[in-house]
Amino acid sequence: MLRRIICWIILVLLLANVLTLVDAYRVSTAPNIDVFTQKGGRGQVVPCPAFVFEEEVIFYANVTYGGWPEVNKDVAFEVIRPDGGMSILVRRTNESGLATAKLAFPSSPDPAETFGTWKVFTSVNIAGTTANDTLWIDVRWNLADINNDLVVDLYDVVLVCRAYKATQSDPKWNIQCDIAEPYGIIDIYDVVIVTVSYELEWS
Ligand SMILES: [Ca+2]
Ligand SMILES: [Ca+2]
Repeated sequence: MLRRIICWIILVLLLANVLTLVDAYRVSTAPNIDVFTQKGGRGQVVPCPAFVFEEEVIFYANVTYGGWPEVNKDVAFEVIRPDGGMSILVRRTNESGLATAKLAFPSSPDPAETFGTWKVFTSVNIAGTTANDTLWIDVRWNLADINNDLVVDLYDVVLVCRAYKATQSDPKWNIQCDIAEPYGIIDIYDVVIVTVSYELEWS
């Protein structure tokens, strides 16, 4: 009887290990896409540091299948403005599995159309399966206007001070305040950007 129970336990443990391996295989062989910019945003469904309206943004989409780069795959970048307007860019992956798309934010912006959160939805189809990733970008008239209300005032100072010294794993991390290099930390360089623009307004 005891031997039978031990056999059953071993069998269940073996089955659990096999199922875990199958799951790991499924994940490792699934198509994957990760979109980010020259300022950051690596990882699935994460934002990247803010841009100003005249800046050029470079979108990178890293496409892999089973952990290996996917070459010559068409990646669709759906770029959605704060007012809902949309444009689509299609770029092909290179030998490293990377598709690159450049976009210049308007140099004479309409605040409703330009300032606020832009969404970039990317998709690629590999062997009949579609992979997606989404990136959010805050676009401002001035990087120091952290809350995007068209004036740099005490509210922006409070936001950057509240996140001071935070890194990405910190509970007080706020990517909206990460406006100066080095990215990935809110430090004195981010605070300086806000203080030198204090009391400036969009006009
Ligand atoms: Ca503000
Ligand atoms: Ca920073």
